[in-house]
Amino acid sequence: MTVDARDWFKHRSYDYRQFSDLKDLSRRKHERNLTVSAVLPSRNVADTIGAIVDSIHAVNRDAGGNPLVDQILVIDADSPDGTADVAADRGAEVFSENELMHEHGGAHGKGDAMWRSLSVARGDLVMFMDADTRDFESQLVYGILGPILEDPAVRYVKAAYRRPFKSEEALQVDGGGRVTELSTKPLFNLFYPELAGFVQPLAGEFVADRELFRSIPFLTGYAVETGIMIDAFKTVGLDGMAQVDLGTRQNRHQPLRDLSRMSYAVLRAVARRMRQEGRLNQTSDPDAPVSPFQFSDYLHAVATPEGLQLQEYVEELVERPPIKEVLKVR
Ligand SMILES: Nc1nc2c(ncn2[C@@H]2O[C@H](COP(=O)(O)OP(=O)(O)O)[C@@H](O)[C@H]2O)c(=O)[nH]1
Ligand SMILES: [Mg+2]
Repeated sequence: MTVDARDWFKHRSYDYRQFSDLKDLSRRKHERNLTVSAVLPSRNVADTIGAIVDSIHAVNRDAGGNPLVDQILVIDADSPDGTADVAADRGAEVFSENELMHEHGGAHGKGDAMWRSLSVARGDLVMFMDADTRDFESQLVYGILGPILEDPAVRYVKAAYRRPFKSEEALQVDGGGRVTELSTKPLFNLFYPELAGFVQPLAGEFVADRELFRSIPFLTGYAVETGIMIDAFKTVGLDGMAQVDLGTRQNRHQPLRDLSRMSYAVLRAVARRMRQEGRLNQTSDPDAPVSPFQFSDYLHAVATPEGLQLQEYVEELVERPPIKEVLKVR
């Protein structure tokens, strides 16, 4: 069992080109008698979701007789731009995040949509993928599945890629992923050093067996990926995790001021887990306040043409329990 990030990086980092023989990959899947659900959380992605669903179908065709993806699920935030219709027209199963498991109230962002998707995902393996990728390439589907289909010891596979940053003036080939570089990696180095070998710890593209996802809690909103990384690590250990180089992924960029709040979500996720481990404030109660301020308030001081402003954002961080504790007989 390896625990060191350096050793892990050497033997659990894959390249999508190792898996480009789709017929061979689908044969392995068939031999192991596994089915796969692809889950795409979506909010206002009518311009990208159609091509992504088409691309998944194309991978299935190229795989020959046995499809690589058995179910394509789109969990939509009731997007006003028509995302749900586009996805349904291309043959995806579409659910509203607010209607799925509505007894839990309205959905709290992306993480909650992902958690709720587990109530309808039928695959033995569940593969999450962001639905805002431009120029979607097929290796985002088969590359992720490669390591988990090839080696039964692999329980969780995370995407790795280069993220270009396109500004109005120029393209910086590795300028994207700012929250990853400036928050997540430093935090993991300090507090979860085993996870320091992941190139894209916040990637929305990852796969695991459904049982793993059903047995871990999900943090809502942008904290979800950080929480899953930590919880998957605690459940299957570093040796059960892998990453795969998928080339380049072009993602929608957010303005820097929004990234500030996203960084805060990552930090809150780490702080929450550290508290549960008793590593913060000598309490294991994740809801105990760390400061006189409410955890959910984010005060954002900015200078604007109208002068200095103190903006206040409230984003509740909800933790959904392992879904198998909620859905007894599904
Ligand atoms: N269902 C649902 N999907 C969401 C929500 N917020 C974001 N998404 C989707 O989650 C994926 C990643 O979100 P995005 O905002 O691009 O995050 P980023 O790539 O980390 O900046 C995209 O497919 C979004 O459309 C939400 O509140 N509900
Ligand atoms: Mg995105």
